[in-house]
Amino acid sequence: MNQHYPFCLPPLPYGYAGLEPFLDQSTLHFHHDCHWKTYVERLNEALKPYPQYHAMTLPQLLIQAPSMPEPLQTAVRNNGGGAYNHEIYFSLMNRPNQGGQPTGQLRQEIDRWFGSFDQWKQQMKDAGISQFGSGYAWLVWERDRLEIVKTSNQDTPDLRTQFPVMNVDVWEHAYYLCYQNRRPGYVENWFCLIDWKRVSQRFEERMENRGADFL
Ligand code: MN3
Repeated sequence: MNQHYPFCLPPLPYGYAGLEPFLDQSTLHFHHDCHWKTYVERLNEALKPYPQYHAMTLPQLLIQAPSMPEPLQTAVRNNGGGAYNHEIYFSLMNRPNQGGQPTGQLRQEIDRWFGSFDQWKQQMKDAGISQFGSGYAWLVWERDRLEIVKTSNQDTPDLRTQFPVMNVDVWEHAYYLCYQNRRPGYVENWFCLIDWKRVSQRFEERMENRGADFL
């Protein structure tokens, strides 16, 4: 997340077969090598004529986007959002966790704000399934509490007030090759791919930097 223009496509933190059997190699090839890559390339193209934005990180660009001139504003929202959202999604999955659950501070906050891990899971699942059309379901830290939010297309949560803890991509391109129209089956299996160690670490780092510009 500390990159700035020109942005590079980050490699997957696992092999293309690393998420099988829940997401197959074809899905990961298309999703990483085509979809995510295209967002990064289009973001770079859009930013090229605007050197005043070349030192900004993705979160900084997304926060600044509403004050940018058109058509840059729309390009950053869509392609900058696509680059940012996919980096979070892919970096927080790993080989099937066989029903693993969060521990430590994140687990305490999940229990505190959702009642239990199972209740959180159900609400997160419902959010992913009920997002109309393309988008994401997110677990965010909103000022002083955990919340589940949904976003459309490549919109991000409001990065001025919401720290994205994790997300699930519910665009059809994320699951169609494996699941066709069965989004609920994909979302259910996504829980088996969550890298709780990384998610917990990300959350705890954010908590230690409360109030700091850390997205
Ligand atoms: Mn996607």
